[in-house]
Amino acid sequence: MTKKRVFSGIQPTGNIHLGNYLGAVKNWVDSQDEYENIFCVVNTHAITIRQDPKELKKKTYELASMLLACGIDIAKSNLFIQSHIDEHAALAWILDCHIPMGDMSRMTQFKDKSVKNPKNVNVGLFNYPALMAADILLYQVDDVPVGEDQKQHLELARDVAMRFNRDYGECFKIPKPMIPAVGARIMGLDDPQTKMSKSAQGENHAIFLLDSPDVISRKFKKAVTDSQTSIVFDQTRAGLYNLLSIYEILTGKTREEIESEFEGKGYGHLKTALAEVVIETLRPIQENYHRIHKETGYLESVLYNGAQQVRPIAKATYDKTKELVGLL
Ligand code: ATP
Ligand code: LTN
Repeated sequence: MTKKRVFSGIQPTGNIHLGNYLGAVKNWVDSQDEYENIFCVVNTHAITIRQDPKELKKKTYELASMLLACGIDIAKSNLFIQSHIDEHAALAWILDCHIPMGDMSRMTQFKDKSVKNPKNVNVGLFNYPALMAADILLYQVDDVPVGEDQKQHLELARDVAMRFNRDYGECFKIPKPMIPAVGARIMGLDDPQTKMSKSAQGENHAIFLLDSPDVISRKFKKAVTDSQTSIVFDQTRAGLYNLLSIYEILTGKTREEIESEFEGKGYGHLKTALAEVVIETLRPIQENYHRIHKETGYLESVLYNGAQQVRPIAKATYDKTKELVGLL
């Protein structure tokens, strides 16, 4: 039986955090055996926000090293850099011409990001979901493992693919979002009402995968909770619920086991236990990262081969699209 194919991407903007790991990357790693996997560092998306060119290049390779360090195994998965395959941007243009302004205008990420970057509200930021749709549709994938925040973009990708297939004939496979039951929306430690994000400012907002044990302990100690005392999974207590969810994913314990473990104990106890689990999860990842990142030649060859392997799939879909619209 042939395996189903997944595609997912992550932007090389800022540093990768626990939300990215639990909402996306951990799931990519855990399901590698089950799927045919294509993963991508989406650097072309990153320039929708102004980047320092040297820094962008550096961050792109750092992120690729980090994905390998987290357990992306090139014997099972394909890893490449978005800008190495020109068909992404080229297909995005064709899709742009098939997405109604009204649909694109509803995207909440655009609204959020334009508020955060009022001086650079550019057309690329608005069109961002068309490029994301192109990323996915080029590879004829079944599933797209992402965090909750990407659900709306996935819907748009499905809609444009269905519209295109209907109007021109079968061209794209219709992808499905694959969103984890727990961890799909990890919240900021300093503000449990907003999702943990690379671009947020607060010092104690996010746990980054390269944070030292001391920094991790300090950030959890300062994490916002509430004035109640019981430690239970209660969604209305956002700060506590967020901490417990992280603990649940990383320990693999059931909610009942966790609630009884902390029965009669205070938040300090939970925060210490949680910091411990996160430190131990990140320790091997950090060791792998420092080893892999030193081997520049190796990393470059992984990414070059990654692009070589998937380029024919992208090219075949793009050529078919061009032919269907009368461009070839
Ligand atoms: P920014 O905050 O700067 O927009 P980001 O961290 O949200 O960056 P990406 O790098 O594009 O954005 O996200 C990569 C993956 O991580 C996506 O699948 C996204 O859904 C997921 N993700 C991002 N933030 C979270 C979060 N707080 N909880 C769970 N998943 C998340
Ligand atoms: N838009 C996503 C990153 C992204 C992506 C993709 C995810 C770009 N292309 C294709 C899945 C599939 C984000 O901002 N998190």
